[in-house]
Amino acid sequence: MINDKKVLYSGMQATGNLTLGNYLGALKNWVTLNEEYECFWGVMDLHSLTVRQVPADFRKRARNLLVLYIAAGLNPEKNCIYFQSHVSAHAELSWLLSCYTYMGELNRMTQFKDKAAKHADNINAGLFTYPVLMAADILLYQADFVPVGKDQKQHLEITRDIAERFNSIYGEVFTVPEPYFGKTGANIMSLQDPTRKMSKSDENVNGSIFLMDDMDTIVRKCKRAVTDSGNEIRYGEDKPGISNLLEIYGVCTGKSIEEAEKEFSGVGYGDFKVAVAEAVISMLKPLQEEYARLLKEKDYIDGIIKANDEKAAYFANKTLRKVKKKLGLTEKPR
Ligand code: ATP
Ligand code: LTN
Repeated sequence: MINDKKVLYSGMQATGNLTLGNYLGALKNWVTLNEEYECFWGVMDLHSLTVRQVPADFRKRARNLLVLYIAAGLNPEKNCIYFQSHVSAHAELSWLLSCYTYMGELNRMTQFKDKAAKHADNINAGLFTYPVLMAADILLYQADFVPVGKDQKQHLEITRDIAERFNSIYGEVFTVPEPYFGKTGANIMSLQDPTRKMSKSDENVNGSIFLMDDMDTIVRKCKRAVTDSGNEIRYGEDKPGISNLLEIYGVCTGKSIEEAEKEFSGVGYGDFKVAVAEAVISMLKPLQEEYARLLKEKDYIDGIIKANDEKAAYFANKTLRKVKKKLGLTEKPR
């Protein structure tokens, strides 16, 4: 508990550009959580290093992600928005926890298997111990809840296992976190293959709408979206393409799927796709404008980074000190 509130922790890797899926499935739903929880949102830049980055691009991308968090509506006075790499306790606790994590457990992680297959030329130890760093992120803040997508559930499970194992040896050191299933965010699928999720690392850029795509690109991508046979605009398992577009239209306009189906009854696929593009544009335009405005406010953003890094470090170091003491590491003389 911090300020009588339960703690909630999450974040995104600073790899690739965010998609409509990241926004509708995660970011957009984060903005009101601080009313009920003490929220920490990390820019997970250390995790990004498991894949080779171009330093200049990476530096910019990580900072832009933090700005995007704010542009999307996360109030930096009420949410702790910070860089993982600015709080050294993450890397330290990660090492300590790695001595309480078994090779066999890490070997079972499906993300490791997937990423190892994808980056066969760079299967580094960081990719293997990725979940330990993630456990450190969460446990440092004594988080009660972690909002994550389906693909991260296994990592949350191992975090719980590590916390329970540590607690059973040393007493109640860590809060054992639970997944957060709040208002479920939409699951957005690729426009080119609606059986796969829209992903920022998809090689086919036409499958994903990026948050910073310009208007023409959004229209073009929507028009090219793969649709199903038939000509009816209806939600259903047999119509994954149209269902995905209906879902996107629904979340962007705040309408239910039924309302959307009614609205487009008798309308052709072409006109429907244009309407979807327009809905996406009206939602993204204010976000893009706010993002562009904030990017120019260098001093303001620097101030936020400084204040929130400090806040995060305060809580993280408190846990780290406790862990070191429990482990029997020699304390520094005061
Ligand atoms: P990558 O392609 O690099 O694996 P990603 O686009 O799949 O990235 P993540 O960084 O794994 O995204 O996830 C960030 C957040 O966005 C997570 O909370 C995840 O659940 C959410 N998210 C990602 N893609 C979608 C999607 N298509 N629909 C809904 N939510 C999504
Ligand atoms: N692995 C997550 C990003 C991430 C994270 C975390 C999420 C790193 N550390 C701690 C929640 C809590 C991802 O790829 N989405």
